[in-house]
Amino acid sequence: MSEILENIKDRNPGEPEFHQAAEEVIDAIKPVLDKNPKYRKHKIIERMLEPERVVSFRVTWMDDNGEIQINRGYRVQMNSAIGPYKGGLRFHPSVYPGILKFLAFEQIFKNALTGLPMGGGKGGSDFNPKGKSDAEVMRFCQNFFIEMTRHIGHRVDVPAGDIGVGAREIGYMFGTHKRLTNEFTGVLTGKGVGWGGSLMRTEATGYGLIYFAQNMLEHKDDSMEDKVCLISGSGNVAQHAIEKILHMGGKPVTASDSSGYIYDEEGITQEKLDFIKDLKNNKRGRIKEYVDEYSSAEYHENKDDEEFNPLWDIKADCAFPCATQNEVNLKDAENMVKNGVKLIGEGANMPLIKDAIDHVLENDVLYSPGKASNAGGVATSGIEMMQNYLGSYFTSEEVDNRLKNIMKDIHENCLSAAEEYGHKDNYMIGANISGFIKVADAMIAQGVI
Ligand code: NDP
Ligand code: 2IT
Repeated sequence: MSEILENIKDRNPGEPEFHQAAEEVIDAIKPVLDKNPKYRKHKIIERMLEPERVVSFRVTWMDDNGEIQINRGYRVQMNSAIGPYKGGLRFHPSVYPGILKFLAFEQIFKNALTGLPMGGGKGGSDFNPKGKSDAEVMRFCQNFFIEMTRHIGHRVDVPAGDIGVGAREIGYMFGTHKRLTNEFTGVLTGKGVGWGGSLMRTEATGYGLIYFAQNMLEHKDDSMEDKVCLISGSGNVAQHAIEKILHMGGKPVTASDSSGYIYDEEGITQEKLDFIKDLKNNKRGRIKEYVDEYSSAEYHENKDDEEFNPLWDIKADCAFPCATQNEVNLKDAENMVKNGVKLIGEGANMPLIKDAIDHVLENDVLYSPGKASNAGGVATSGIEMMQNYLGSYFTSEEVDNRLKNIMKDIHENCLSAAEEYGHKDNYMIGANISGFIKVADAMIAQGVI
């Protein structure tokens, strides 16, 4: 098995995030490969780790000063064994092929776990939307999609949002695609309600994360009631995680962005959350402005030389990292364990480094990997695709019930796969095994292709 990882490192130099995601899956599925030689014979994991297609292109656009700007755009079409490629688009200066390959690879297993027919993909650009005017964002999205359009389609590849891509960007991209193809299809998800979008898609990732956490707690005869919760991020996933924690009687006390975090010991209420939503989604402000409004809170600015994030050193019951990859290191994990955190639910993709995962599992913390606990977002994208194919809309209640059931099924499938292979209550191993088997069997059935 180690030779597979060595080979991946040799073939994909300088892409540590991709190596990290590969290592987790290779380690977790080892007992499945040992028990079922067919997966080795058909070189399934090696094939999964080689993208079916990677598209890389230039995006040229003009800023408000009339200056020409050049960015890079990508789409990684990782695996289409169980459905059209599906996965978000990320606009962030850190985007490069290694990040998108890790995300597209994770997406294969996540999408399989939802039980819906979706393959794995991811894309994006190193474009930084921060500080750009609406007109600049629109011109960028239009130029990005002039190229992207030819590679996607509602039965081919269906992108959605991710970091830096929300309702505004999806709107500009959808409009461009429609103009170029002269067709109104569900080629993107996360569309606005009223023009093909699904009710509840905006809320789905954060809500699904907390449904999943509730399932984990119920499995231990516990609940979210009165749980003090740490949340990082203040974007789409964090906002709706906070909201669902409130619905379930828990107490969210933190939120953050890339500049720092706020700690509100009295708890973030629905009114305070509405302030955060307006601040981040409409005013596009910074989280530190929260403390100007609410004196119960304190703000901590990130410092370059910090070895750990003090956000994760606050006494709490549950922690939900909802910002970005590798935001929780070993020291952060040690602090959480020391402070009595009993549950960690990943809202972001791969927020815990490997040593941090090992540490929390050794200390019997209930831990769910993003590919299981944040799958509610893409699952609801799948439900949006379903509505678009039908040419109809479901009610909020219908979508929310489907989301709850999907999160419950993922929870049960993770537990049963983990138990079958001797790792009781290990959601990380269960999620990887369960997702892997489904895609692997489809690949074998479809031949050497
Ligand atoms: P948003 O762009 O809405 O919000 C991202 C948040 O994370 C912002 O608060 C941002 O702060 C912060 N952040 C981003 N990058 C960094 C960084 N390098 N360091 C510190 N903070 C950072 O994105 P989402 O909420 O949609 O996504 C958050 C995470 O959830 C990502 O890992 C994404 O892949 C994952 N995810 C998203 C899904 C979705 O449906 N949207 C579905 C499943 C997973 P700032 O504004 O300062 O950049
Ligand atoms: O990481 C993810 O699952 C997403 N960004 C959502 C993908 C989607 O297609 O809804």
